[in-house]
Amino acid sequence: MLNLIQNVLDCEERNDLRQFASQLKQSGPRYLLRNDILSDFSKYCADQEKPDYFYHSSNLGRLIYYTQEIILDQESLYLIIRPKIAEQEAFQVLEDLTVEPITIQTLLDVRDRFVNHYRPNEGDVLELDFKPFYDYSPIIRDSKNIGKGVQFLNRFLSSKLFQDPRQWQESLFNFLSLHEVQGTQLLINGRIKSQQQLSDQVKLALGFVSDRAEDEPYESFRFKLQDMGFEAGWGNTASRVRETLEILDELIDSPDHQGLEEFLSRIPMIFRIVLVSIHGWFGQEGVLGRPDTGGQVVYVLDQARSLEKQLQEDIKLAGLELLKVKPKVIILSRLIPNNDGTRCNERLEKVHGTDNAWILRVPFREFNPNYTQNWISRFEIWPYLETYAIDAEKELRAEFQGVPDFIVGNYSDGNLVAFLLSRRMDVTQCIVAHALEKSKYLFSNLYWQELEDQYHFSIQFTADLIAMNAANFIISSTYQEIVGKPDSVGQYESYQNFTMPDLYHVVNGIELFSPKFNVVPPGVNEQVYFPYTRSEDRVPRDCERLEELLFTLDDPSQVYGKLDDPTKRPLFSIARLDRIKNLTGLTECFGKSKALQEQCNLIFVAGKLRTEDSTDNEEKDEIVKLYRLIDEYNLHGKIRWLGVRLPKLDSGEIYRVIADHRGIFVQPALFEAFGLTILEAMISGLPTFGTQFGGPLEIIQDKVNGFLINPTNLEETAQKILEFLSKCEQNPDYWLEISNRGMERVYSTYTWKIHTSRLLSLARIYGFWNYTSKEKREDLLRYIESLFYLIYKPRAQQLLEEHLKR
Ligand code: UDP
Ligand code: LCN
Repeated sequence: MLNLIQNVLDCEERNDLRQFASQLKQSGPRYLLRNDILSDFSKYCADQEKPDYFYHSSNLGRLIYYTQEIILDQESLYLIIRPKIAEQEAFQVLEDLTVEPITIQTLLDVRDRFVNHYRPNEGDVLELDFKPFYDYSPIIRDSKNIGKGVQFLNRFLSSKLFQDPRQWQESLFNFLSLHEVQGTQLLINGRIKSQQQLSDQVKLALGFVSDRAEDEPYESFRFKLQDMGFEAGWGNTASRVRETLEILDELIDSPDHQGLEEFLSRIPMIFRIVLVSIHGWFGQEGVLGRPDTGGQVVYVLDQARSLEKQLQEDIKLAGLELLKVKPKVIILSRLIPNNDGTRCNERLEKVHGTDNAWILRVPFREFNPNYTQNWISRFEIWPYLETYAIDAEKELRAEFQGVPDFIVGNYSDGNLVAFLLSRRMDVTQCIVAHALEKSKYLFSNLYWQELEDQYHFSIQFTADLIAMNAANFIISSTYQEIVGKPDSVGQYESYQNFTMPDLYHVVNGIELFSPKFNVVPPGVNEQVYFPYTRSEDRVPRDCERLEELLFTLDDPSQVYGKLDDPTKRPLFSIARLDRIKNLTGLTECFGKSKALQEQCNLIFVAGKLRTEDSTDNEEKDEIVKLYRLIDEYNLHGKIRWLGVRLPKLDSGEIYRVIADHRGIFVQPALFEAFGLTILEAMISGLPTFGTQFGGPLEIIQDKVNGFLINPTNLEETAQKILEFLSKCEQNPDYWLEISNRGMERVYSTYTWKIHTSRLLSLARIYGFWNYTSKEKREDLLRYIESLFYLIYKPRAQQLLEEHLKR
């Protein structure tokens, strides 16, 4: 990258750099992020009457393209350049245009100095560095392969392990001896005492099962196999047992990583799973749309159902039905005594449509009844988590009559508790971020002290560092969640280095090239969300009721706004009323475009209609802003705002009713980590316009199966929608084409079946490698524990004291 700077300095563009820098400096010290940099540079080009190519392809234009941040102080200009995905370099450019590379440490000092928190005379600030712990584990080289960790890990570790056949066979033998369920030994028993004997007995058993009819049930020959040293778990029929033993035979003699993966995917290793999801209102009815209660609840519930189903299938195929093995999935959440009409005050609730999946709610201890009896914002939850984990462990042990086989954490709070539980029970741990707040709020780390009262980011970011480093593996919903795009930083990437002035400097917060990262997107509940064309599965009475609710019902307790012409094409949206969801931006975009108003009505489902009914500050602000915008742009007669909580089935039907009206769906978030509503709209058959900031960028292929919008550019967004409408005018099939391709996209790529088989396969493979490679993580975990005790805990304690005073 120094080259790129050098190229600018070596040609006449040197002068442009000088002038551009001086233009930037005119407004004093500043911290510019990419959007500001690009718009300042575009202004410079316009002022200087530069030709078009200069902005895009001159040396300076290219340098600016790669520049993520510019920090301007009195004398210097600092460029933070991201030449490639997951790489960053920083330079100081002095007044005379001398350029010096600077280290991360210096950069963090510069950032501190910028906010007047650089205090070298008071000693060094604590530096956090996780890099040394990753030095001994394999690292992916090509950024394209980030997020495909398991393939890489499996190949790497297999080749290492297979080099020494004796050690490999021994590890395999020990691993196979381990498994049991409900006190019954699985796979191999004490008759097989060594790896050599295992090899001989596999051949013997193979000969035996090969002589049997393919579909002969396992029960009929189980005792013969037992005599040879094999217990249940190899298959439910003679042919399934034969296949599994063949793979094992191959693995013993001539192993390869694919065979190993295939073998592990058949081995019954997982029966009991915990999904930790704590904050918000975790329930099955009447909770979505409440503060802190959205996609994560939907995700975890669907995942629990799908995991149970998959485990049941696996158990059946492994031949364990005759042992009456029943998988169990527990969603561990928070019990909220003041339940506000939800079931969140119930300890145990069965997940609908399952045999043995449960929501287990454990209360926070009553340090402070004003808080712990009520819903607590996700930003305030930290003081209650450690004791929660202690209590939850007891309850889980009781429910499972033992420990679980696998724990999945969700969001910063659930991931921290998953870490504490996994550590205490020694169980494989996976985490799901859903949304990392650090990149959602601009400068959240640099100005953490100013934001602390409201957000407590010092605790949350510490919890995030703990969880992401401790996890055995991480699943992300998209690639860009990990490392962004060529022109923008990923959510995990933003933890690589950052300063928390006066608290700590993170010089290496997470190894992005670690094989712990795996992209496993969620799906959508296909019982609830399905194409509007499937009329046989729709209930006409519900359609009529929702038609009325959407377009005409006059009930101020549920709906605000009356449509002058309900037959206009509906622009539809549904979201929690928080600032980032930006329904206010969509309203403003609609308000500013007379053309859109002429052709469409704006209809959305969002939160509450009255501030006095809300306990959440952001929600209240958004409510006030929405009413202001509706008045300001005089949208009366053109807009309907449904402040309702829809029962689950209605939430699917409502998209289909909009599709019956040839409507479109708009998701205008300023940032969306993934965006389940996009999947719901697309599978229902609604042409979908989704924000280009975040996950939707990967879900929607622009102009193929939906459209990407920049919701900060209101005019451009309106224009894109208008273009679509005009194409629909010209070609009545255009709406159908996009609608059909949207459905295809979801069915081919975003189903829970795909998600769950992948997740379970990861759990088995990481579980196997954790056991076999004997890669001790104890040093890393000890470092993490010190962070927990020395940073997290005192800060959480301080927050508790603040709560007690309030
Ligand atoms: N949702 C709902 N009612 C609302 C708002 C949202 O049922 O008033 C549902 C929506 O259908 C989707 C989920 O909540 O299933 C929101 O998920 P998404 O991933 O889009 O966003 P999140 O709220 O998690 O940020
Ligand atoms: C949280 C979010 O903000 C959404 O973008 C996701 O879709 C949801 O969680 C489920 O992962």
